[in-house]
Order: sequence, then structure tokens, then C-alpha cells
Amino acid sequence: MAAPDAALYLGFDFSTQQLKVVAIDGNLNVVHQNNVQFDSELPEFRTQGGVHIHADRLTVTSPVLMWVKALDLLLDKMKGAGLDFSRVRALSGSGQQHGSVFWRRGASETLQNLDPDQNLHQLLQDSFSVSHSPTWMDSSSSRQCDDLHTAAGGAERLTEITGSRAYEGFTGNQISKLRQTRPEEFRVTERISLVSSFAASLFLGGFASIDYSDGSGMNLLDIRTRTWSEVCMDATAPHLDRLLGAPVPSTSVLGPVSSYWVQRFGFSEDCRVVAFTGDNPASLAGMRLQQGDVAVSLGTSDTVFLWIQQPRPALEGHVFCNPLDWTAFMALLCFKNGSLTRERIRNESTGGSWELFSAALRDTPLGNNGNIGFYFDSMEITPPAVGVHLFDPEDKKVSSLSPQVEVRALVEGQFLSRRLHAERLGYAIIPGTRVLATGGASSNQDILQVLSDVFNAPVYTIDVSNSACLGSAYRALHGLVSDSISSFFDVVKKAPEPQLVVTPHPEAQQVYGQMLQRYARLEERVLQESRPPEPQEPISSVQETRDL
Ligand code: XUL
Repeated sequence: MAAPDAALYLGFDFSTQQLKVVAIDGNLNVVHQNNVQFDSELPEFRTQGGVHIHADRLTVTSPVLMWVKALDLLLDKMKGAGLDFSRVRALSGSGQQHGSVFWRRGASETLQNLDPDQNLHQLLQDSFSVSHSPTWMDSSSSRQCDDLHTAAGGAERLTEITGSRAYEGFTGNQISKLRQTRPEEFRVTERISLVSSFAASLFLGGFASIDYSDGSGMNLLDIRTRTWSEVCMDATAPHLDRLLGAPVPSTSVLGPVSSYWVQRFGFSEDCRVVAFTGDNPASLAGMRLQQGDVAVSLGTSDTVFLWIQQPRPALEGHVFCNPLDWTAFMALLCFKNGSLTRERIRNESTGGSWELFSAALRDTPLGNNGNIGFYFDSMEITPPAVGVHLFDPEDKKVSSLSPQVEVRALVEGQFLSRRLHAERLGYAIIPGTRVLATGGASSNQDILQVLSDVFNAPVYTIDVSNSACLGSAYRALHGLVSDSISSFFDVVKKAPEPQLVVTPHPEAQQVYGQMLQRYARLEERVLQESRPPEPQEPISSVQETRDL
């Protein structure tokens, strides 16, 4: 048990639906947790799921003052619960990635002179040039994405520079749209923050720098040089570097909390603010993912988190700078057909029983005697293909498989796809690689056995329900101690270890090494087949052209 006056570290998470916090002590024990739910606790902002979906169904924003008011409320709740803020030595946090905050001219001065007798919500009423902040869920900037691809010399080139092709929700494309459609608001903007750096600014009492890792989700940062890409910046807005400030390593200590926090809540003058980052990078820290590790979240969608040394950005997925080691990278891949497809095949092949589904996996051999399946019930993101495509051992398409074979074809197919696309982004299995499984299906040991075999690595389970918050608290602690990478893992070695569940069968490497190559070939075929046919020119117009 920690002494009552022992040091504390705070991790905040400004996510889409709520603001959360955890406080840990120096032994990494969680001593306090709290949250503010935007919809129910701040109903005056009339959000659903923390956002407003506009009439065009594409524009998705959140009121920036709701986030500010949530912080006021959260701090009051923490104080009410008796948290002694004078014990907090450092704090950090995370925010939904890609979302942006536009500060109005004069905001910097306001931030430096916050009156401790008032709450932030009152003090910052007039500090934003855009009251409804674009969020990661926004998909209204397709035109700007096309323009950015053109300016960068194509989607591949943009991906090579920024780690992702142009996405509508990414900050740069939202900035571009705002400049074009609301020039007056843009003109009076003093500074543009990400949700993460906006939140850090509130604690710092001044504009906080954007960190490399969250900065990689903007379609503006060159992920290799870790500087703003000239071609992307020029295509987005003139003099944008002045509005964004220079990006900094994610482990940077930005400074002490401002006097507002000292006077209003009794924080120590020495309490440090460590750069805030995106929620996914913060989760990577919370899971303590290491070089070679892969985290696979098995939910409605399956998500894969990777630690990458040498990135090979691809049109699918995102590569970000790594939040723990500035010389490394991390990647995110999203697969839409996850649990719902597993449940459909369970219903159709094993009468809705997970026990029989598991038995089917145990009773069929590794490699499924050469039968392979692609199950894209709805249009898949990675790769962009749709439909169910089944192949026999001779690569001939078949219309059905026996129930047991189908169960294994589904699970093997899903995990081969996760591994194939991870490797395409530069992921490599190395000695010591661990697969960290999370999400609903991670409670099924037979599914995890297939995961272990396909990746030829041991599978561990880990609770990630609070990983962004916890990761932020770990980063706060680490930021205070040092910014050398080895020390992050030293600092967090007392955290609960992931639980080993299964190890790969001895023949797994041989079976799946070969099968992966075959899977890649067949996936290419599936992609060709599910691509809509090229529009044919009408014969008359072809003839007319010839006549000319
Ligand atoms: C990642 C992404 C989401 C948000 C959720 O690219 O857009 O995961 O970070 O908060």
C-alpha cells in the first residue's frame, strides 16, 4: 500500500463519448478513476454518442466547449472524491485521433491569464473560432482528399510520406475544407490543435505542441523526417506551419501546470505536463506493446495494432510514429468483418453453439487440408472486397464447404488476412513476438489457438478496457523519469502481466508459411473478381473518335 503522501500520476482520455481519468501511484496501482459522460452529464450540448451528425449525414462535429466543461466537471468530481492534487507529480492524456480545435486570436493570452476563481468553461467562451470541432467520424471532405492526392502526386505517394492515404476525417483535409468553406472563421484562427494537444493546452496555460504520434494522423506530417511535409502543408493552407507550431517527440515534458491549477485545485507548482497523444498511441503504451508484438482486438470489427521498425505504408491501414520510441513506428489496421461473421458461421454451421464451433476447430487439421475461405459479408476495408469466396486445395472455386471445414476456413482465413496485411505494412514476426488478444472472441481458447498457429507465436490475453487512460498515466510517470525508451518498460514493469493462453503447434510455421503465400495469391483473385467492371465506352462514341 502506498503512503498517503506518495506521488500520483494522472492520465486523461478525451474520447468521443466521454472524458475519463485514472490516477496511479508510483507502484502503478490505480488509486482513483472517474469519468464524465457527454450525452447524459452535459445534456445541454444535445450530443448523441458525444457528437452531432449534421443533415448531410457526412459532417460529424462535437462542441468544443463541451470538452472544456467536461474537464471542469471531472476535476470537481475528483476533488469531491477527496483526491489530493498536491500529490500529482505529472499528468498526460490522450484524445480521439484526427479531431481538431480552432483557437480564436487572443486565445493564447487568455490561456496565460486564467482567473482561478472561474471555471474554464466561463473563461474560454470566446476562445474558439470554430465552435463545433470536426471529429474523426467526419466524412465530408472527399473533395479535399482528392485534391491532396493530386497535389502529392497520387495516393501512393501521399501514403509514402504521411503513412496513410487521404482520409476524410484526417485533420489536414478538415483544415482544407474549413479554409475553403468558412474563410472568415479560418482568418481569425490563431492556432489549430488536435484534441490531444488542445487538452494539454488547458493544463499548460498556453498552446501545447502536437506530438509526433498523434501528428501522424493528419495527412500533414512526414512520418520519416517527423517534420511537416511541405507538399501537404502547401496543398492545405498557406503558412499552415504558423498555425500548427512545430511537432515534438511524444515523450516530451511540455512544462509545469499553469498557476490556474495550482491556485484553483492545489496542484503542486512542480507538476509536469507530458505531451498528450492520440488514443490509439496511448493504448499502445497502456498495453505495453513492444517491438515484435501484435495486438489483435476481436470485436465487431477486428483491429490490429503493430509495433513496426521499418514501415512500408500501404493504401490500407495507417502507419504512425511510435509514441514510446521516436525511431520506431506503429500501425493500425481495421477489418470490418469480425464478430458478426463469426456469429453467422456459428449459427449456420454449428447450430448457434460456441462449444460445437470450438470442437470443429479442434477436430480439423492445421491448414484445413488446403481449403481456404474469404468471408466478406459486408464490404471489407482491408482489403476492399465483398462476398464469400471459397477455394478447394487445387485453388478451384467451390460453392460450399462441410460445416466443420467451413468453421476452420473462416477462422484461418480471418487470421491469415490479419497477418498478411500486417506484414505488408512492414510488420515482422521476430523471436519473442507475442500476440496480445483482446475483445469478445479472445475468451475462446480454440479461436486463440488458431491465432497462435497462424502467427506462429504465443497468444496472451490482456484487459484493455482502460488502456488509453492507463497508457497516459504510464506516459506521465515515464515522462518525469526520463525520455529514453528502455526506461519506459523499466518504469512500467510492475504493471499486471498479460496472461499466456496458448502456444503454437510445432508444425504451424511450415503449414501457415506456405498457406500465407497461397492466401495472398487467392486474395488478389478475389479482389479482381469483386472489382466493378471498367465502364465500357459505347461503340458509337468509339467510332466517332476514330472518325475524327
Ligand atoms: C483511428 C481513429 C479512431 C479514433 C477513435 O484512426 O480514427 O480510432 O482515434 O477515438
